[in-house]
Amino acid sequence: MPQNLAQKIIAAHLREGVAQPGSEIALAIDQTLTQDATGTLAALEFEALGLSRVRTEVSVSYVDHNLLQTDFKNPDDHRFLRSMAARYGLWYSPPGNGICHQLHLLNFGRPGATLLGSDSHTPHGGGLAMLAMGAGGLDVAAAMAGYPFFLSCPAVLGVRLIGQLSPWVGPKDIILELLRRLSVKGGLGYVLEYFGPGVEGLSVTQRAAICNMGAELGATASLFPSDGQTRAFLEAQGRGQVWLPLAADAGAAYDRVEEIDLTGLEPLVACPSSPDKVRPVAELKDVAVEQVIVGSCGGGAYEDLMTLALALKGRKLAPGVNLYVNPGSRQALAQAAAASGLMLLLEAGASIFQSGCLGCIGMSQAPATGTASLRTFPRNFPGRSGTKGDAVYLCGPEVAAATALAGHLADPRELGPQAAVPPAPPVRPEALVPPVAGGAGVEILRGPNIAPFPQLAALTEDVACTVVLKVGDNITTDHIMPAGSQILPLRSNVPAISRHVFAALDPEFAGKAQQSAPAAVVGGENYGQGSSREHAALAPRYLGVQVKIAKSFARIHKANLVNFGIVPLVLADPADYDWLEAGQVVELKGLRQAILEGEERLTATVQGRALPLILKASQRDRQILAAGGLLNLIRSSL
Ligand code: MIC
Ligand code: SF4
Repeated sequence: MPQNLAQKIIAAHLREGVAQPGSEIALAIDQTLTQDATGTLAALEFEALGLSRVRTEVSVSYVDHNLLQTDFKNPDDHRFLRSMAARYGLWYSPPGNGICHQLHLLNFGRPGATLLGSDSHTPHGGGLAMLAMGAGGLDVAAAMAGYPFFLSCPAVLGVRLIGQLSPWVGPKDIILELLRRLSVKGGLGYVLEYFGPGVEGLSVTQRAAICNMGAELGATASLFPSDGQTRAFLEAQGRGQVWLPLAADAGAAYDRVEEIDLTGLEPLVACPSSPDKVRPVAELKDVAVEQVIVGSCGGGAYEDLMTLALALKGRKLAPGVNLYVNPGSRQALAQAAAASGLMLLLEAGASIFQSGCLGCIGMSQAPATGTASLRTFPRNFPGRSGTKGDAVYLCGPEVAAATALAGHLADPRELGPQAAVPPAPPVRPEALVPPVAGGAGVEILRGPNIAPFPQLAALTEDVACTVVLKVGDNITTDHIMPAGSQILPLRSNVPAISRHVFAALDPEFAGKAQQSAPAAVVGGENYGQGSSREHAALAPRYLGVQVKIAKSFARIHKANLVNFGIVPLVLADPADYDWLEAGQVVELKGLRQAILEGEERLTATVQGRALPLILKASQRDRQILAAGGLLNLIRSSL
């Protein structure tokens, strides 16, 4: 049987299960990445597993999210991560060196490997033909310890690319076109595999930018084949020896196919406040924009910086526009400098920031009240920029340049002929710290903000939960556990960060949940989309949330709920959503036994009324739920 590329990589890493869409499989993980905002918990979790060293081909601890140092908390966390890396055999990437996904692609990614990262944009690595997936920190800690990663085997959605991109149209427009067609839940349960004659002309950087935002479709991963472009990229990085050709077999089938004609694509923009609210920029020219930011894991590469710089060449920003540039990596900044792009940016009036996530996660760069901001970032969920009622638009560097020059959303095709980006100059000033031998004696440096991991109780036989909050469709983890410069520094302190759960939707949530524990939350479709942050599961659990009931769940969040012992229940009849409300008590008699016996259909009683529910969970998930979380289960088995 001819195989597609996803099937090949899955088969080569299969440790348990049968690789059929929807059935649980366990995959061996070759590489892991963590970043500081999720990495402190992952590090504490790894520590709790009691090993002396990581058991992967390579594991990297990046610092890129919590860069502001307004007090001791973030720098303490960085120091903690550096000492953990030295102790347990990880690479360490210090603050300012760049964003995890950009750096991992440049320095470690290799075709055919598996990568698990505690960040939802880990699929960025698919640009190098690796099966790269986002997961909660605990799953990544387990992978660092050599355990396989358990997931529901994805189906494969083939995206056939034909034609060629026109001038001023870029990779962001390809993925925005897919988001327009499929929506933020359209990729759920799929790996997106790109194939067809349009693939050849795309560079690895462009491919990675497309894979990056596959996360916004809810996909498990995204993949490109490994070909001449891949080889050229790896050779330029001095890593030609890891190259190998990889592609789907001739005649391989896909579970579903979408076709995109690149020639017909035009510059697109995602409107506030969801990445799938996509429209041609040509229709939005009346939107005034005061802030433009080029950067992020999916929009801050050398090619992005140079596309911007060359478009600005000899021109000036429109009056009143602030243009910020956040290089995706120190390397990208150095290369743009060596190619004279940095000078062009400065001359046009851009401000250059350090490499890191910055405004993408609300770590500074918040827009002014009532003004629109245009960003080459992957996400624009409400309030994520740090400003309440924000209006954030997403685009590629081409639209960003045209808009910065016009002061309103503008079509880059009106800028005249587009200059080609020169090949990246061969400069690589990385500051990566390699693992050291004999880390056992290294002291772990813990700041006062790093709280011990909370103890979670096992599931009780009967459960009666009070519904504390009812929310709508597509609730993001940014709604559940907000980020931003005030809250992110609390990532290594669960009791402190839990005060902010659902803060924007119900400022009283934390108190109410604690008072009425055990508590329940009711949600709509695609509950928990967005980031991989496990705090969106652990912090509610800490407050006493025991059950979440929704029309459907996003993949990573559902796995995180299970890992921290919150039972994720799906409404058997979505119409029941309408009569559920806050204050009701959901009674589940014999829940623990039903879970352990593998029951898929459960019936709760809510004010005398039967509520049919579905628990889609593997036998392993069920044991985790009964134990009150994965750490409890692992501890009891040691
Ligand atoms: C994001 O883009 O939402 C983040 C911040 O990178 C998160 C991780 C986090 O919350 O720490 C993600 O994508 O998983
Ligand atoms: Fe950082 Fe933004 Fe990328 Fe998340 S999406 S890793 S916050 S740059």
